[in-house]
Amino acid sequence: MSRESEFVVVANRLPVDRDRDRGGWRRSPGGLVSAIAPVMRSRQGTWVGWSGAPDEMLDPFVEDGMHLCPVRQSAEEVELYYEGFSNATLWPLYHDVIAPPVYDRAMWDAYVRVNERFATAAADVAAEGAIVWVQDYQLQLVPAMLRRLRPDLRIGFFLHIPFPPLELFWQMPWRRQILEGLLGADLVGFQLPGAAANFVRLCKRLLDAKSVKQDVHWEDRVVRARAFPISVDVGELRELIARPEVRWRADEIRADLGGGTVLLGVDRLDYTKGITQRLQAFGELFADGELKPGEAVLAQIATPSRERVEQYQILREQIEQQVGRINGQHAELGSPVIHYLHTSYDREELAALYLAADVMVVTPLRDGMNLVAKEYVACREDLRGTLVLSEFAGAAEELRRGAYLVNPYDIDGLKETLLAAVRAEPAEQARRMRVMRKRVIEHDVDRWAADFLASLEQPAGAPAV
Ligand code: GDG
Repeated sequence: MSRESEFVVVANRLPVDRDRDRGGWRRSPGGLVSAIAPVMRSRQGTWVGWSGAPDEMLDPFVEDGMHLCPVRQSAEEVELYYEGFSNATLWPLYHDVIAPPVYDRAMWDAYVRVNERFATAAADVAAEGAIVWVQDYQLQLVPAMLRRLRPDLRIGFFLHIPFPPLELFWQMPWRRQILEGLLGADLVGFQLPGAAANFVRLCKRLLDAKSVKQDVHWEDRVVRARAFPISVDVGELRELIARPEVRWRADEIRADLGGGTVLLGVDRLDYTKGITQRLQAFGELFADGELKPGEAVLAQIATPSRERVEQYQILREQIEQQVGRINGQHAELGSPVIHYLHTSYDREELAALYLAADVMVVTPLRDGMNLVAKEYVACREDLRGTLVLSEFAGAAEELRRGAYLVNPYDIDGLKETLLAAVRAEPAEQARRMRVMRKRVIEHDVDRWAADFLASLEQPAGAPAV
């Protein structure tokens, strides 16, 4: 593949997974891929990313109408760049230092090296004047590296996770390099306006850059910082919940859970998701006698994630002990109060779980957006169910009028809010759900991708959107 693509996406992972049953590849689930796939097809796009297998050398290939350009990562790079700098340094630093970030020079060196490789691969496949869209925190140096190689390109960057305030970002030993890396883009997209403001403030303070509103003037260019809140694939979810087998499965799940009020948590097993706070509050409601076994049950799906990173191993043990303790104290024979499942499910099962849940519990301590909250809302065409949502999830900005907002650090507040959500009357549920559905349906993931690309394609110097 050489210099032929008018549209290039650069992301740590390719949008495909190995199909273990049938061999070959299949498209990865998730809104990002389904939003970008049609653009890829209509514009002869290429996706640059890693296959997911260390040390694997693959030639470019086509899958599902998308040109894919694999970028190699050695086992050592996976450890230092991906598990290390991306997930043990940037991830905790950008999520309010909930866990202490690791600052390690070998990890940083690997981050630079792998970013360089992604930039080179993108430079090789992009046509003259192409649009290149770089995704997420693993690749923050790519915009500037790519601009150095190919000044003709129009480069966009989107950060899926929060961007921290100056006071936290200042810790980063390589803070200047990261900011300069991002400033290689023409458009830097964030989930929330507050994150864009943090970025602009940092550019001014750290780099002495000039800015006008959210436009940063940098090396004779204008770099725009804007918010584009990501969303979900409403069409896909609508199709899933219309399937009879998904509806039967939802009924079956409700029956299996004993017929009481069903609370549901669905999260990657991650310390940012506030799972321990949620479990504590829920357990205390039984200790206080506010809930009785059989009357309410929490199904907590914790999808395995980053299992080789130490903080994640510690968290898993902590949660499993906590679930054991709460069930040990409050369950009755045949009626556990928490069903904890450390596994991942297919999209059908997930949709059935959303339909089965009376209360969706989303309590992150910090989250860029949180798609689970929006998926739940998108699935509840029946206008039933309530959403308990952390104020620290990006989604709270859009869903605040319909959700039961909560500060997950405040365990008493969390308990009160859980009870209010459990006890909400159907009319109140419908009123709140209607407001949230309007927002999610009108701002789905297709609109997110279209808005970002329209803004990126605006000529430089055009009035800001
Ligand atoms: C990052 C940011 C931002 C979960 N379990 C299963 C499964 N999932 C799916 C959910 C949802 C996705 O994974 C998780 O998305 P979230 O947004 O909730 O969280 P992160 O993974 O942390 O995502 C986040 C997002 O990027 C997008 O910009 O919103 O703030 O942290 O779609 O449904 N999917 C399947 N089986 C599971 O068991 N198939």
